[in-house]
Amino acid sequence: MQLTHHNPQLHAVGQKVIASQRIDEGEALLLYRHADLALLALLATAVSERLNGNHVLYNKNFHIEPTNLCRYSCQFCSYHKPEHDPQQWTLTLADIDKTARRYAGSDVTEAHIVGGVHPQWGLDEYCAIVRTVRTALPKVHIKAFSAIELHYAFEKEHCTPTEGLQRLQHEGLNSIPGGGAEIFDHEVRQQICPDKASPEQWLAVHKAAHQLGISSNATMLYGHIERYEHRVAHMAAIRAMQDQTGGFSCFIPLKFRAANNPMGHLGEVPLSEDLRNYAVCRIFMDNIAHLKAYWPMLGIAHLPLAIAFGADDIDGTIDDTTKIYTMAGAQDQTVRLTVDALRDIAHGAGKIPVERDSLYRHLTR
Ligand code: V47
Ligand code: SF4
Repeated sequence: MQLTHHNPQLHAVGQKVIASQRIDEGEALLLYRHADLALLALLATAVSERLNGNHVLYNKNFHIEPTNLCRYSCQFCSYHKPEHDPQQWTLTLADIDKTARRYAGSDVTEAHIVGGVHPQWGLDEYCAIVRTVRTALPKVHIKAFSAIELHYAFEKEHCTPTEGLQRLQHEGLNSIPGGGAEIFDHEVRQQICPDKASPEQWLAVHKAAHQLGISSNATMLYGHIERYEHRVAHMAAIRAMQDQTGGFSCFIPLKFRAANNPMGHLGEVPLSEDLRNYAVCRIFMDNIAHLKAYWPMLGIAHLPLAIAFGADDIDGTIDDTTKIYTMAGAQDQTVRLTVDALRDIAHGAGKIPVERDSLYRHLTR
């Protein structure tokens, strides 16, 4: 592909991307600050097509959110509620068993389990949740617990991440989701989520997981008080770890949603900023094969644009089983999409929809 751009610095970065060369942190900043959306779409599409051809991937999944009690108080979070609040819930193992069994015999391939950090729970409770779902659904892939939930449980148990993860793996855990990374910069973190696991602890949990053959995802919460430098440093830390372990399956930018949380006065960034961000993430994270546009957060209507800016993974059917984003003000009334609707979105974006499993293998039924 031939590229010409009137700005010589952008021209040089663009040439590198087209030639499949890695860009550095300064070059990512240049793209964030100065690239127009047309250039970003072109470069992100080139990377996306190199890694994923013309495919857009989806899966058939459901969520279990065991509790929204949380011992932390992240300022951006609309989800956690104190005990006795009418919106607070904690599921029993019987509730979890009942939810999981609704999917027995269905073609759902993944249970995604994540929630608040229950102050009274430790490793035994997390093991019991995995065991319950594994017993109800012997063949389903269990992607469970953010590094924040896990770190708290491992500290309580006085065990290393490796020891704790081995126990969970023994119960049937297959992978871990990407939550809790937020923005790694310590000063930003001090203001938005001062008391939970640090970036080093988040990375240590994921590294231990990768060494045990447990794959994981990585997220980045953007569009609040962070600057572009913070986003780039965050991605650089994840990219460096991926160079060592290769264990991250996908990268998930999460847009800050403003309703019902103490940071709501910041408002939300416009769609153009979401697209800029998807593109720079796709271009910079050259060693993570997949970029997820998480539709309960982004909004279904914006998925085709996210695909045009580098996203290849549109997550799953979800089946009305997540509350994190509806409580934070995401407009979509539904948190369920049919397979036909997901496939139509991919077709509408000019792509070939492919069902994937949780390890990103293509499924043909
Ligand atoms: O870590 C909380 C985010 C995350 C808000 O791995 C918010 O496949 C925006 O990590 N506005 C949890 N974001 C969810 C998560 C996730 C979601 C989907 C797929 C996967 C995966 C992981 O939700 C938290 C935080 O970054 N979050 N509150 C808010 N007001
Ligand atoms: Fe708790 Fe997670 Fe909400 Fe932070 S984002 S308060 S850790 S539920």
